[in-house]
Amino acid sequence: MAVDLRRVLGFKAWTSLFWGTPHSWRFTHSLASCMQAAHLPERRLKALLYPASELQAYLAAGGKEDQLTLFHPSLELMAKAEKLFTPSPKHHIHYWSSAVRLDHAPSLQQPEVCFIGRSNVGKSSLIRALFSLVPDIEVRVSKTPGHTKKLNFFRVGRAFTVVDMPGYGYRAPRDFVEIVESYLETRSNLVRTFLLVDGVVGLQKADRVAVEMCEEFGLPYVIVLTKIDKGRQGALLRNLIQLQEIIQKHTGACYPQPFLVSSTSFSGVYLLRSFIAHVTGNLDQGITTNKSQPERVS
Ligand SMILES: Nc1nc2c(ncn2[C@@H]2O[C@H](COP(=O)(O)OP(=O)(O)OP(=O)(O)O)[C@@H](O)[C@H]2O)c(=O)[nH]1
Ligand SMILES: [Mg+2]
Repeated sequence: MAVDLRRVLGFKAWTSLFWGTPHSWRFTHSLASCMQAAHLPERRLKALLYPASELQAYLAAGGKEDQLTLFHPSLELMAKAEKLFTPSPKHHIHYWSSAVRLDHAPSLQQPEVCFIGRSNVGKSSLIRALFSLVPDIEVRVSKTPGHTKKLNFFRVGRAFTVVDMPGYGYRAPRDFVEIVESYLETRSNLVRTFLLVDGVVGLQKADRVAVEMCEEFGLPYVIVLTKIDKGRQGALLRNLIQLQEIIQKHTGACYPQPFLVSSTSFSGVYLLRSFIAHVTGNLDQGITTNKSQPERVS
């Protein structure tokens, strides 16, 4: 049975999603909003909201399924988080600036989250999916690795900033280390780093180096498996189990729950919006999500 969110939230909340002119929302993806997805059949909706749920039965044997539901907000909470990603006359969401050097980075006080990962892993695509309810934001993606060459800052009202980064590995910009490492090491308002790993190929050597770097800097970070719509479920499961082992045994600053996303099917995108709202203190003030005291959010 599909959940009728219009009843849960009231008609006003539904209509407020589309504050712009019909022209501005005509181009949004049909699943850009969890409110639209709420009308799908239950199984399809569950897979979109909690993509790990489909793999959970296989993880139960190893006792690892609990790690995947540590952050498990309800649909209502996801709809609340989604409002942050929805522009309105009082809540502007827009591209702010780009920086090729750290001293060009804007000085902003609000909490910031950034996306790092190998070239072509899907950083820009994921940011585009997160902002798919914002018609004015254009995030460029490309099949060619090494496409994003600067730090690109997107401002979400007064709530937080999202930063797209150049990728590491093949065809990384020459000054990658200088820009990205110094940003990660010194950015004082950075509250969470999202380290993206390709769900089809799993952790590569370059990803392990990135994990070590996050550990060395003591950054609170979270690992996101991308492109889960591609490849076989078996390969995704294997990569997920391997990742869970590494998080459990070799990390201290990594959030125990890996997130699974597809920027093309929108699986996991609503959950990730909610997690960003949560870690930037915009969803449920006061709940901490570190490894030593992970709290269940549901
Ligand atoms: N099937 C599928 N393809 C994806 C997904 N996310 C990204 N891609 C594709 O992967 C390619 C690279 O995507 P980008 O988002 O540009 O990757 P990036 O990490 O920003 O790459 P750089 O800017 O070069 O570091 C593009 O061809 C995207 O269409 C996904 O979830 N599913
Ligand atoms: Mg990019």
